[in-house]
Amino acid sequence: MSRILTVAAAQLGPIARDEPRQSAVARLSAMLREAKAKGAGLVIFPELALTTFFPRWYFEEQAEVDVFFEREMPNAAVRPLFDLAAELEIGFNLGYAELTPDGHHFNTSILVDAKGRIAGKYRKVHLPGHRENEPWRPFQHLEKRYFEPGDLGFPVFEAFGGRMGMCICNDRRWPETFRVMGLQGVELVSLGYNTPVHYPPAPEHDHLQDFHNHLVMQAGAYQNGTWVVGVAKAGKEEGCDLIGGSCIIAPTGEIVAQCATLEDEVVIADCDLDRCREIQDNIFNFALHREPESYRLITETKGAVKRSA
Ligand code: CDV
Repeated sequence: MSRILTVAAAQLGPIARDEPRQSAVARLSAMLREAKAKGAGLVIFPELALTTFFPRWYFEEQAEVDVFFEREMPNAAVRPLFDLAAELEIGFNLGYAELTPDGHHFNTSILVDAKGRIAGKYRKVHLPGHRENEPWRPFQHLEKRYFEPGDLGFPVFEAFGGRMGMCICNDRRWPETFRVMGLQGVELVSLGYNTPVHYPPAPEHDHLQDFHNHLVMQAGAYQNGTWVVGVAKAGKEEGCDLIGGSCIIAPTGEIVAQCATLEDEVVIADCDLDRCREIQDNIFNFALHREPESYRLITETKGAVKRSA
């Protein structure tokens, strides 16, 4: 039986601060329809796909932050997307800000199956940025202030005929993210991102943002023999330029589809999940070739230890 899953990367252009959820959901729904018309069975949407990227602002009052969070999923505003997915029999991956009933804040991503049911949840582990207001920056990046690190690890779910994993934005820069899922036999990792072109602590790297984006995702795909689908919220959002470059990457590390704009745009690719074997059974056959005893430092330390042999 063929294990070809047709996947759509559904990039979003900017979302304004005052854009209502209903408008964002209508844009996502239009791309869901377009993806279905192109033959997709699964659509990947970006990180925090229901609102503007609010960590760029410092808010004194928690109530001002909480307006960007979802208290249940689906809720009334997002329900039409779930209903449409079930009607079209197409799955999706959606990023949003989650406020749990007991008051925890997470940067979250869910996998919804073709019947409109939540089949998997992931909460962002690597939170970039800073905790306090830093007025010297042209814009803030307060993920460390507004979110807690995810508490679910990097789970892999049996869904869509394969083994599916998720991560979110900054997670893609860390090899540990992909390797933990690779060790669970992941076959497709989906992720959304909001990546500003300008990185205030090291502006000399601004011209490398697109390169680094693809570099880490292509490496994650190849080194773990998995499909990777990375999807941006792109364009000039509230004065802040966000990179695009949404793409679908084969287990060989090759980009097989890529967005060309900084707007709402859908690209698709037929992802043969059996192609993961080309890598997972050979050059990166973990059971045969890994030497975990030599990797102890990876879990035993957080920062670098500068010791000599
Ligand atoms: N949303 C993100 O996680 N953005 C970071 C930026 C701040 C570097 C990223 O890794 O793309």
